[in-house]
Amino acid sequence: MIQKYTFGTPFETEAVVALLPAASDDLAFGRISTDDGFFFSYALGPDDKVYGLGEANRGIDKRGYLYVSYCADDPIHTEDKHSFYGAHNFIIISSMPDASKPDASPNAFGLFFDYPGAVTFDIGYSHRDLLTVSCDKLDLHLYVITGEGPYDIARQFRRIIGKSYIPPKFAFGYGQSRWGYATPDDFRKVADEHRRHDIPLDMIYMDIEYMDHYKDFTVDPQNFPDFSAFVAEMKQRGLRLIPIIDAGVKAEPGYRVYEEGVEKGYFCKREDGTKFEACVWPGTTHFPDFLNPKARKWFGEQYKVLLDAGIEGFWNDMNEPAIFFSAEGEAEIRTWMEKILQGELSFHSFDFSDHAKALANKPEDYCRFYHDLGGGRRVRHDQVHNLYGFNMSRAAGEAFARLAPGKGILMFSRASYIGMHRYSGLWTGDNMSWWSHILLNLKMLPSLNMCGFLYIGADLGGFGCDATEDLLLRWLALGVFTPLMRNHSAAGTREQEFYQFDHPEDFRHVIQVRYRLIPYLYSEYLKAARNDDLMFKPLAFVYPQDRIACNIEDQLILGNEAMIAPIYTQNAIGRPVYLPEEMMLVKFLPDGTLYQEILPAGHHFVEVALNEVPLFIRKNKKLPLVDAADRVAALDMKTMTYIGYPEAPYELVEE
Ligand code: MIG
Repeated sequence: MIQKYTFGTPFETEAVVALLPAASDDLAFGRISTDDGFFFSYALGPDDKVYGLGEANRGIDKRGYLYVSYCADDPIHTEDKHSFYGAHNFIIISSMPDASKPDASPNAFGLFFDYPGAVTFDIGYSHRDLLTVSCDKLDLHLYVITGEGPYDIARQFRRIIGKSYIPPKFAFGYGQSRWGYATPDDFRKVADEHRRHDIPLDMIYMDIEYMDHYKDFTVDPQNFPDFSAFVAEMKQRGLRLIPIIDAGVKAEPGYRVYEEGVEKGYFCKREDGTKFEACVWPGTTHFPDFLNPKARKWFGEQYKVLLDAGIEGFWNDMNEPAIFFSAEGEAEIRTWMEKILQGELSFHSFDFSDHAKALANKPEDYCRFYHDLGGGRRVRHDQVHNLYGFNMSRAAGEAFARLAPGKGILMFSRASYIGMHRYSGLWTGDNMSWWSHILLNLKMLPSLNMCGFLYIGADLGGFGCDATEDLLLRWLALGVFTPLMRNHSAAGTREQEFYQFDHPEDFRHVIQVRYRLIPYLYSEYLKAARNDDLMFKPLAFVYPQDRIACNIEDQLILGNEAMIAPIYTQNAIGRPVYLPEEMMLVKFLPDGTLYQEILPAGHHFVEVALNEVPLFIRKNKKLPLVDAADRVAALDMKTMTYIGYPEAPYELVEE
């Protein structure tokens, strides 16, 4: 059951699409105080677990930390961080199973705080047994969901937020990316090397260097004098180019998108009506007002030039929005510098770098521009900050439905709010080539699924820092199961395309495993999307009566048939795995054969070599496997066999 409580006059975020009547009952859980903004509190039982929050730091069980939903362009995802790129305000509070009542479902309820500004979730951080959720204004919808345990609650929530985005099938192939590819030959080299090493590949990503001076919806005229021809050349080779689109539009007279946006008044303005200026990659930029329906429609139309050139996928970046500095910030730092130069202020280097760093993504800047909602209504950006990336991707998604009806277009975004899942996938932004980020990648998967996001993935191998061959191999052994499987890295880091390492054949093997699994992964994806279900589940959702399973944070249920337990520590020969029931261990061996062994329920240590991919098949289940191919379109369903328990049924869903 879902109860909707409304406080004040909420901004309608359109996260929820179901029409729900106002709650008739008093709040059954927790206490609300409205003296100073909105403040919810709930006393956690000693064993209660808290799930949700989508793209957030720390565990699958969010208990024990403070999270702030406020889309943040912060590339350093250390354990102390409170905000990442997404803002997903859905949580589930669930008790541990009661050993004396083995058949009862755990007590659980879900909460969705539909508020587009900053929301603070103190989940047993200030006080171990206290959950509080607060925001500045008393204008929000609160949805309270009760049901039979956390899994049921997640699915009920999914039913009110609308169906998840379904990407075209090629988007389940492997994609190679790196910030720095600029010329046609850079892209050709990626294609050639994958071919030379016989490594499957479906997509090559185009980062900002493909543009003409970082101007959205342009291409560098020197490098791409005939862009359509280059797109066609790649397509001929079975490859799709996937360009990046940044949120900020370069302010440059004569640039069509800029001129049109100015003329129509579609950029965000300051309080005094002048256009807000920020410096991002192109230099001075304006931010399209994605919250204004007309501006949204106009921005969406801009994707047409690239669609017309044959492009079939996009990634939307910098849409928190990321700001290097604003005109105001620049003025402030100039004044400060002048004071130093004139001897009015002294500084030491530490202080100086702090000042310079604080210019980027300054909270004050988000208070310096407004969104025009039509009818003379406007809202200051900080109050609706978490809707910006959502509505950029919505602009594109709505345009694709008009411009390319029925044609699947791949899209994922960096910033997001619940609701965006209907239009787009997401990637989890700038991680690092750190072992701990393999585990963080895993933990976000079920949490994101609870919030509707199914087409998801991390930068495999890590974006920042230097990847090593073993890290990339272990990370890929998780990435083979994530819908978005992309190797991406930052300019200046060690090159991490497979052919840069000593053993391209190991990478070939792992990527071939991915392609062998695509019919299964796509089938499970479609089932999850159509049935408002999760593709990745915590063990607690499937084995709610098993206290140990409920505590597992480094294994996931994949689809309905499988369990994954990737290795995320360096130099490990394997790892401990807990089986809540008997399962079949499958190892995809580098010679293309399979190791299969039935293991009883309980604790095991499973050895896995660097070039093997482990997978567990649940008791009395099986899943399909095909022969690998060099691209998704070449997979041959006639080669399909099954692995697992042979007598089990499996329902294959294909588009
Ligand atoms: O300021 O386009 O997260 O994937 O490579 C950095 C360059 C901007 C951030 C994205 C990253 C991308 C990078 N972008």
